[in-house]
Amino acid sequence: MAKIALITGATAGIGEACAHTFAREGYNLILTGRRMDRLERLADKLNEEYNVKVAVSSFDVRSREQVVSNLDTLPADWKQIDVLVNNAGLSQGLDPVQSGSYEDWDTMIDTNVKGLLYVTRVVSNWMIDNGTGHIINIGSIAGKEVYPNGNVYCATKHAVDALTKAMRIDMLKHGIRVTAVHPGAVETEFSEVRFKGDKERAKKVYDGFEPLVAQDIAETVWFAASRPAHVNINELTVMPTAQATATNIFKK
Ligand code: NDP
Ligand code: 8X3
Repeated sequence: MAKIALITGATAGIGEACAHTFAREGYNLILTGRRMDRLERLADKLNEEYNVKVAVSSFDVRSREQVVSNLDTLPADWKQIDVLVNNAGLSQGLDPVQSGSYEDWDTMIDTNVKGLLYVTRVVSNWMIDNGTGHIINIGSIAGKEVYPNGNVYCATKHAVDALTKAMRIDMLKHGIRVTAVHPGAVETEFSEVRFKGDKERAKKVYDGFEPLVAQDIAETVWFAASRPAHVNINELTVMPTAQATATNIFKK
């Protein structure tokens, strides 16, 4: 029987690349995100290209009710999830604490921390019932370091780092693996979202050096997921060659 991966935030960037990679490896997929049109297009494409089964579920991870009700409605055989990729996340704004936007803070905390917890709460119980599973959290270099004006985004990714370590302890007796992948700069829709649609400002983030692409992270996630069952990759930090730290990027 084909294995199943549930990937959150599959409508763009790293999540979409993970969907392609797991489909390529023969996994059936549950893909989530808010933009149903994108989910449906991707599902058709993956089904056609790799002949895998793809279920889509559109919900906002910030809403506990939406998370629980949408996941609950999945048929029982789709609840045999082998890999959960907790990828949905975002940054909003880049301002010092004293002038930060309350709304941006709520959005980041509710998405990156609470949303990840809500999905994990549901899926980890299925994994426990099935006696197997692997949770892969997408953290960030922002969860390892703090950079100017990154305050709340960095705090949410530090929380993902802490939660990954905590989940590893909680899941230990259930034999469920827990991994964090921490990317440096990846050119996706991330900066466009951070700067609220300002494409020019977003593009400048990646000017003058070669950033990672989403597929680089998808291959790293796949590496962790494809280790033998007795091997757990605790965490991997993956940076562009031109980036040494969150703020130290060599630009030509
Ligand atoms: P993108 O903006 O390209 O993709 C983000 C994904 O998250 C989209 O599919 C989006 O779907 C989903 N998402 C955002 N908010 C919600 C929500 N409230 N409910 C459900 N889904 C949501 O960014 P990336 O691919 O770059 O980001 C993926 C992850 O990687 C994030 O956790 C990010 O923090 C992390 N990361 C990114 C880095 C980068 O440089 N790009 C570096 C380090 C970490 P939709 O809008 O359809 O809901
Ligand atoms: C995304 C990368 O450096 O903008 O997590 O925080 S960074």
